[in-house]
Formats: sequence, structure tokens, C-alpha cells
Amino acid sequence: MKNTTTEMKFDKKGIPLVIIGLSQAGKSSFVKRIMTDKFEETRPTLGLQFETTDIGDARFDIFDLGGHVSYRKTIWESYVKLAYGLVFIIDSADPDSFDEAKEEFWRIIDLKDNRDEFLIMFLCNKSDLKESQDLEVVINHLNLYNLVEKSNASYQFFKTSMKTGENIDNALKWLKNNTAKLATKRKIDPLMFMIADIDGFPLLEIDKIGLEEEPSLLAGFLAAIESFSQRLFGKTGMLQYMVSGDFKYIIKTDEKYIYSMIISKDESQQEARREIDLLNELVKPMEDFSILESIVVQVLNIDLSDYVIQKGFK
Ligand SMILES: Nc1nc2c(ncn2[C@@H]2O[C@H](COP(=O)(O)OP(=O)(O)OP(=O)(O)O)[C@@H](O)[C@H]2O)c(=O)[nH]1
Ligand SMILES: [Mg+2]
Repeated sequence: MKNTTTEMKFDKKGIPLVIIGLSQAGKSSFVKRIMTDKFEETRPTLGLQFETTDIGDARFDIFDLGGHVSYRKTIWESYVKLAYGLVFIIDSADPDSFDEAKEEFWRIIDLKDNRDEFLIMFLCNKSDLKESQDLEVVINHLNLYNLVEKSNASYQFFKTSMKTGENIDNALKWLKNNTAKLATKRKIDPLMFMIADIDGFPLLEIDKIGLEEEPSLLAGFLAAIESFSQRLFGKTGMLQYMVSGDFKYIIKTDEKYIYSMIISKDESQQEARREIDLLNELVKPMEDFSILESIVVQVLNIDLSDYVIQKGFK
């Protein structure tokens, strides 16, 4: 049997990679290259296209976003915030598009949170065409050397052709090595995670062993959940962060459940958010909670021997 509930869904947890660039730059052709190592005709992407694939031993969730102007302030903005890695692709054979690409590139880069590290891979594509401009020309035109000032970004430029395959292997190698490092660094180790239903009954709670010795932390957390949930219930997709002492509380509600997590203040709240969003997506349609625990364990990527689990308080 193919893809029963659990397996298929967990496959979605890869390193989030978002591909952006003006329309016709070659984004979908790049994804085709990754998936099949071929160059085939593509159509303009409507909205976005999602793929999961392994590059070497790393799993990626690839979001190929449509480049049309109508998506840039909507889809781009929401996905870019969650991405570990951004791949920006430019048509190097179309210098008339460089100003617009520059504007969009910097607008998007400035949306990234200043604290969380992320990667930018910049592809000057269509190098096979005779009009293709040199890497230097593109870098200068788009002021890409200014990326130096983004201390939380690691970046690299490649001249590529999706048609001939030039530099694709190098680009993927760079991406794989650097995202794998980043994923290890960004991994969070929640102190506590809870899913409760609309009446406030926890369906599942996991606590780091030793947490019971921090009663004020837990009390503060429960008070925070209480106050947020009163304000937020029914407002689907509401998410709140709160920093208290050495910890961060992250709470999300939908029309059925509250998801809450405590991480230490140095850990990535973007990552916490990504995991909660993913859990939210998996749990919401669930009728049967028998696999809830294994979903949580896999999405949070935790070692169960470090935690105390309590389930189904109802
Ligand atoms: N010569 C050449 N053509 C390319 C290359 N990469 C993509 N193309 C062509 O450029 C056109 C656009 O490619 P797509 O990959 O669909 O571009 P996109 O960035 O996904 O475009 P949207 O989905 O509209 O945002 C297609 O006709 C591709 O075949 C390349 O490296 N060289
Ligand atoms: Mg496309």
C-alpha cells in the first residue's frame, strides 16, 4: 500500500527551500533539474508548486513560487518568512529585467528576520544564451555585494543554465552542505509542547524531564495560554510569541485546538513556528488521535527518552 497516512505526511518535513525570481527566470526549470536532471518545457507557475525531494542525504521541501507580479506581495511574502534557504533566479540574458529583479530581491531579503540565519543562493540563469550577462555584471547591477551587511545570511552566486545543466551540480552541492549545517544549528529542543482542545483539555503534553523543577515556568506558561486563548480562540491561525526570562512561549490557535511550546530564548522561534504550523496542518483534519504522539515526536524531531508524555486527559 502506498503512502498511508503517517508516512506520506511525515515526508513533508524537509528543509524548507523557497524559489523566487521574476516570471520566466527559470525557477520551475530548476526544480525540474533537481527532480529529474532534465530540461523540459514548463508552463508559467500558477501560485506555487510544492515538491519534496532528497538531495544527497538531506530532505527538502521545495516551494516553487510563481513569479508573476500578483504573487509577489502575497505568496512570496508568507513563504519567504518560513524558508531556511532562498533561491533567487534571474534571467541573465534579459538585462531589461535587472532593475525590477533588484527591487524584488531586496524587498524580500529585508523581510527576513534579522536574528535567524538563512541561506541565499543566487542563480544567474540562461548562461547558454548569447545575450547572457556575466556574473559580475549582474552582481554589480543588483548591488549583491551589499549582502555582506546581512550578517545572518550566508550566500553564494552561480552562473547556471537549466538547459545545458551548467553548474547545477555545484549549486546543489553548495545548497545541500549549507542547509544541512543550518538545519542542525536551527534544531530546537522544546522544553514543553502541548496540544489542547477548545475547552482547554490537553490532548497531548510532552515535558522535558526535569521541567517539574521549574514550577514558575510552567505556571507562567499556563497563564499565557489561558490569556491568549481567551483572546484568540476562533481566530484561525493566530500565533503569539512571548518572551519571559530565559524562555519563549509560542502559542497558536485554530478553530479546534491550541498548540503551545516553550523553547529557550536563544532558540529559533521561526523554527518553532514552522513545526507548529506543520503540526497544525496534520492534526486539524484528524479524527483519530491514536497516532498523535508519533506525529508530534516526528515533527518535533525529539528523542522521547528526554521527555515525559501525558495524553488524553479527557
Ligand atoms: N535557454 C534557456 N532557457 C531556459 C533556461 N531556463 C529556463 N528556460 C526557459 O525559460 C522559460 C521559463 O522557464 P520557467 O522555468 O518556467 O520559469 P519560471 O521562473 O518558473 O516562470 P514563472 O513560473 O512564470 O514564474 C521556459 O521556456 C524555459 O524553457 C535556461 O537556462 N536556458
Ligand atoms: Mg515557474
